[in-house]
Formats: sequence, C-alpha cells, structure tokens
Amino acid sequence: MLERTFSIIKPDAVAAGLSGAILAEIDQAGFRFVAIKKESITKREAEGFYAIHSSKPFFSGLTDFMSSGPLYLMVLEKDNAIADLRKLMGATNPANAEEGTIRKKFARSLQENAIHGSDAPETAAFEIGYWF
Ligand code: IDP
Ligand code: MG
Repeated sequence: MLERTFSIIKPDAVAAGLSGAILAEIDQAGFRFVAIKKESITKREAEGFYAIHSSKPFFSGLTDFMSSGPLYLMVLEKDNAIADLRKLMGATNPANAEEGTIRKKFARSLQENAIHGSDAPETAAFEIGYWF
C-alpha cells in the first residue's frame, strides 16, 4: 500500500557532511521525496516532537542534541514506506544495526544515530503534521 512516512537526517549526520550520502540511500531505496526542508529547530520544538519520550532519562540529552544544529525534515512516500524506512535505517543503537543499514554505516552512537523514521501510521501522521 502506498503510504507516507516522516524522516529526519539528524544533526550529527548533517554536521559530518553525510546528508548527500544518506539522501542517496533513501532515493536508491525507491522513496519519493514529497517534501524536504533544512532547518535548525529549538529545544522546545524537539521536546514537542519527542513528547512520547518525555519521561525517559535520555530526554534532555536527546532534545539538546536535536536542537544543536541544522537537520533535514522529510516526508517520504513509497509502498510500505513506514516499515521499509525502519529497515533501511537499522536498529536504534548502531552497534546492533545490520550491515548495510544507514545507522550501521553512518551513525556514531545510540543518541547520535543519524536518522529518524516514524514507527507506525499514527506516529507518521502526527510527525508529518508537526513539521509540515
Ligand atoms: P528510534 O529512533 O529507533 O525510533 P526511539 O526508541 O524512539 O528510537 O528513541 C528515539 C531516539 O532517542 C533515538 O533515535 C536516539 O536518538 C535516542 N535514544 C533512544 N534511546 C536512547 C538511550 O538509551 N540513550 C540515549 N539516547 C537514546
Ligand atoms: Mg522512535
């Protein structure tokens, strides 16, 4: 089923000059770029986006990181986009990510893990609406 998902190239990857390589991976995997914008977000915006994690011990560090520099916000479309992007990304902790995944290739740590992707249709709808 044709569906849309929301993705972010996170500040670690943008700062490391990896945006082009990650965009190429997404493109080659068959996603259509419905919308893309480069922005610097505030800590408050990051807190709203990651509200589901507000009780976690890593919340403050995560929202500091996400507001630390420019990132790319994207709406992506393809058949099975949500699950397929999660597969292309790899596990949250790059140490556990499969070979060939974006996080395995480009992420530096559990927190600074290069890319975000929505995990379900409801979160994709919320996240797309939050930024676009
Ligand atoms: P996901 O990005 O693979 O969906 P989530 O569990 O939703 O992973 O966590 C959101 C983000 O929070 C992760 O991508 C990562 O940047 C950060 N994060 C998750 N768990 C930890 C942790 O234990 N320590 C530090 N940062 C974390
Ligand atoms: Mg998540």
